[in-house]
Amino acid sequence: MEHHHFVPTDEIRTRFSTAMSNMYGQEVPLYRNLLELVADVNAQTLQEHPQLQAQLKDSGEIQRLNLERHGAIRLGTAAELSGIRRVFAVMGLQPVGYYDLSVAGVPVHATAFRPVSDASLAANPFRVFTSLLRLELIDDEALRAKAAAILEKRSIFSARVLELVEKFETEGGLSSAHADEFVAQATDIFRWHSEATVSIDTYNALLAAHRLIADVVCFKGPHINHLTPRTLDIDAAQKEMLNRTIPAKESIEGPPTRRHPILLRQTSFKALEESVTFDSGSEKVVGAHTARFGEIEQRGLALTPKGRALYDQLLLRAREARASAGATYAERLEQVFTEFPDDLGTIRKRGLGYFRYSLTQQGRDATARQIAGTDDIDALIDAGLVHAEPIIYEDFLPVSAAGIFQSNLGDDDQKSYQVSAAKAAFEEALGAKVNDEFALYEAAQQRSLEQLTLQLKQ
Ligand code: OOG
Ligand code: NI
Repeated sequence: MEHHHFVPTDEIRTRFSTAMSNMYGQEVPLYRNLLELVADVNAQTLQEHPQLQAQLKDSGEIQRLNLERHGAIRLGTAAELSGIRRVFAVMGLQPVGYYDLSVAGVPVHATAFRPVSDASLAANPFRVFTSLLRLELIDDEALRAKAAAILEKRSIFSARVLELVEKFETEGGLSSAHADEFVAQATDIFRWHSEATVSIDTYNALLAAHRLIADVVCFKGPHINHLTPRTLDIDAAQKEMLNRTIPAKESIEGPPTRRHPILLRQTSFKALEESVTFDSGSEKVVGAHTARFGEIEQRGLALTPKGRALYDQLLLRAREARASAGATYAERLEQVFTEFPDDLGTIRKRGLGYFRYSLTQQGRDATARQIAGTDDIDALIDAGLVHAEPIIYEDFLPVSAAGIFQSNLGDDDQKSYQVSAAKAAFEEALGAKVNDEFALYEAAQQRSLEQLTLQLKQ
């Protein structure tokens, strides 16, 4: 076997995310404006913060600053989900985390397909938030059966893409030409189809059950519903959307503005109304569908379970207080989050976040004798010999995701479901267990500590 001819999965992922970006920019021209806006905001931010610029240059981040960080798709059946898992594995994406969105009135559960190793995340962190529709949440039995029957009939994978996936699985990789062919075929799965597969009546019935159900069931495939570039200053990006009359969602999801960003903050422009042709036998009926949008994200420190519990508790408090007090949600959030420390030393010492430890220049220069005296990390940091770098959060937030879904479904569509999370059922549909995100961060931190210990002994 000629392994040396295989394209690294990281490279296949980069070809894929580039192809997706090009396709989506053509399908949704406003998305190109969003990319431009983010590039402008990032350039401005770098100009104002030379230190940040130096840091991003150092880490090599600067070259891929304006590349997309994630996309999102919505699937209809277990077979689609397990098939997508195999397609994404070809580009080095693994399922991480379980998100139950039903608690927030969205009838799906989800995982994030993303790179898991430090090297792959550094090469290209592109990931796909992947939801699976929970048809059991449709109350009307006849409608539920109809939706299931429609989904059963569609096949979202071409014969060729499945052949290439199999080739990858049996041979352990793809040649460059096969990788290109695979990327073209895989991108095609997520293409927009302006012709619905159902009549307008069926569409309307599903829409009434939940807008999201219509979005998943009535089309030939799981169209990509948004892509998301990364900004260095999401508050500036939000303002700039309004300046440029891009229809921004009302508020930024996630934590408030901080000196040291934590987790994930997101905003988006609202989904566009697009013309759709419905299949009503002999005549064609033209209608509209609203699903596709553009999003912006800013990522910060990954939190430990303890830090995450504090975050969840504070967020809940800010949201509960929403209706009562006179303050705006943003003000409440800001106020409540004063309880979350905003200096890295305190965050680290209280065990709220994950860090990657390494020797500083001074630490590398010091003789073994000088530093051998202690293996106390805090003391080594205080002495300037060791640096603790925040590990970036690579996952999603269920409450934020629900907010993103919601603002793109229309305000009139708040539903609530009396159901619980169904992780086991999701994993059965997926055909695999999802990785535990905390375990991944913990392992990354641990690896850096082990390497540090080795270096300290030298
Ligand atoms: C996915 C929404 C979740 C995010 O960034 O939190 C998401 C969807 O609308 O399908 O992408
Ligand atoms: Ni998103």
